Amino acid sequence: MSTLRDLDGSDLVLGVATASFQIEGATSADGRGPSIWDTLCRRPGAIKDGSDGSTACGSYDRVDEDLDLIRDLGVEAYRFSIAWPRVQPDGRGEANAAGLDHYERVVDGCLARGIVPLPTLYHWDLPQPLEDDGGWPARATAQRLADYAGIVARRLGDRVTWWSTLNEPWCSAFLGYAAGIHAPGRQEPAAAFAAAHHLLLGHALAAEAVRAAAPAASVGIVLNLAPVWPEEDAAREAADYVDAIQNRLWLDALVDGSYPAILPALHDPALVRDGDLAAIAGSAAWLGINYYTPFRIGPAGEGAGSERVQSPRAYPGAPSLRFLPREPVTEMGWEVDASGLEEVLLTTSRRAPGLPLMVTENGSAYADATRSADGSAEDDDRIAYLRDHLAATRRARDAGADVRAYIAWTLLDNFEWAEGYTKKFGLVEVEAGTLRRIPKASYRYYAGLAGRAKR
Ligand code: IFM
Repeated sequence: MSTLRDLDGSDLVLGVATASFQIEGATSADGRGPSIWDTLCRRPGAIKDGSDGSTACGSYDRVDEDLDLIRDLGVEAYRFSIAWPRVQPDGRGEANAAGLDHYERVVDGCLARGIVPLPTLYHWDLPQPLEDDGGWPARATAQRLADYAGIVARRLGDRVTWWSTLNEPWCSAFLGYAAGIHAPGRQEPAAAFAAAHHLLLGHALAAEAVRAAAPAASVGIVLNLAPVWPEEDAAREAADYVDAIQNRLWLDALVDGSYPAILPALHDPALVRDGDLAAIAGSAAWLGINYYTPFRIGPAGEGAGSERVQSPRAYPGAPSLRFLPREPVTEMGWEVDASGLEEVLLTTSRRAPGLPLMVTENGSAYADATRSADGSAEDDDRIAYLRDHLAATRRARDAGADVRAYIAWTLLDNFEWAEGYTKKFGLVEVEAGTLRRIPKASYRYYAGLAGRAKR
């Protein structure tokens, strides 16, 4: 067994990430309760290919097989998420022992293979009963997250050091409650701002609960940050507004305990109560950054605006705008530009001095049409994307950003939310029907890098 590397920053630790709903399947096994994503999947038209997460990659029953793939990849960290509805099927109350047992298997399986486990407590699968009680726009949900976090940390806190509370709360709040593209599929701008605040409050309370159970824990939060570039002067105001919702809302609250002045909904004392921002400020011991693409913003107009990059509805209150990605783009329609990652790492390290950073997700969706003689995918585009973004990460480190890890998204082709199974981000293909794992050329490429990083 190899020894576990500490993420102390002496070198960049490489890893790979997944998320519970995207890979596990087994959505009614061992007492798991329904989540908001199970519900959204049943709504006609919500998921591009009409699919759902009931099978996904079948990872719930393939823990050892998947962990062996990670060990053979040679990376040192595995970022996965814990499904709240497995641990608390109703989102509150007693723990479901079988749910906790599952994640104990994942953590112990990592440790036995010399892999650092990086659990995320919430990657979008809110127990449906909590949504029935109002979801994230309801303040009580923040305390529910903390209760759940405490349960998990009491079970796993003796073996896990690096925790993250939330994955991409911007998506939960603004795709879930404003654009309505993600679960729970509501289009209520005021609710989206309330959700954003309660997610941050929930993060702060959950971090406290984890530290109470596991004093040595380092608890962070994972944000999807993006540089926002106006394409012309007429788009400056819109770009500033997008930047406020995408980036500053989260960073200002976490670093200074404030919200951007241009978001009036977050200055309502009925929502943001005395003491809330003081609890949120300084509550993250590290920041995870998920980066895929920069946002180029143009003023509203005819033509090229790409709803595929991001829906303008996810920025309620913004002046009219269009997203204008330049070629090359991935299958998601997301512009490929590694300089955006370098920029985000450098600006965040200046904005949050003293907070270690991790690139907690970075990757690309491609169709993987080219096959080698043995039938495996020859995914040169994904290899180039990985190579360029890893180089950008190293440049940011060399320029002084305290970046501890680079975690590729993702191990397996999986359930890509509203896109169903139509978009493939994996280093490993999952054969439809058999669920056989077939490593792609990018897996072998990344294994080569991981091997060199460890030497
Ligand atoms: O698949 C998602 C992941 O769940 C969160 N970050 C972005 C990825 C690609 O869309």
